[in-house]
Amino acid sequence: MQHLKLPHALLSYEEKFWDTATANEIFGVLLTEISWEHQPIKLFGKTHLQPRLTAWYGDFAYTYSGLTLQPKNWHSLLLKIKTQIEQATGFAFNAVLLNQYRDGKDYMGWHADDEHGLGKNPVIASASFGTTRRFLLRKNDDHSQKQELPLSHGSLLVMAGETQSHYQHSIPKAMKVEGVRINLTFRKEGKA
Ligand SMILES: O=C(O)CCC(=O)C(=O)O
Repeated sequence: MQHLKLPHALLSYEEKFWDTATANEIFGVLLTEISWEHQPIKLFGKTHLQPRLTAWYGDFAYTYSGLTLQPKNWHSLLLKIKTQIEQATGFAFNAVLLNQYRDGKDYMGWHADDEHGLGKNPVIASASFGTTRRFLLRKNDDHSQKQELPLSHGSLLVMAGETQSHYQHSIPKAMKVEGVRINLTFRKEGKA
């Protein structure tokens, strides 16, 4: 477990939370058994399709950027992963957002996981499978410096403390990357 110490942020990263064989198996099931959707998103008054596929599982509807995702019933593999992460970290979660980056053209823009329902200082556990992509982190009030972490197959990143109120994160485009990446961010909706 590697700890990243940044002012007002608490991040820990485990590169091989799942060994390669287990990660391969999880990746295959997620790719084929998750109900992936291509959702629209409104940007500057215009509606576009998101540059990735998504799925939302859990006990609550999820609203962000004017979009509400109705929760799907938990898939048994997602529950298993959730339990493994809860046992390893000591934190509890009740929902997961899945993002599928079909290739390097898919990306996630700068944002924080600071939706109202998550409460103050939410803990986010982020599991990655498939192709490694760059995860970038920057302070809200200083965009000149970026921290970079390659999130690899079978890895687990936990963002805690005040990370979401002081920092934004993104997955930039990587035009030469052809492989698929699946990311799961486990969250705890505060209304539970
Ligand atoms: O794909 C990732 O690693 C980041 C996902 C993310 O930023 C999110 O779900 O809010």
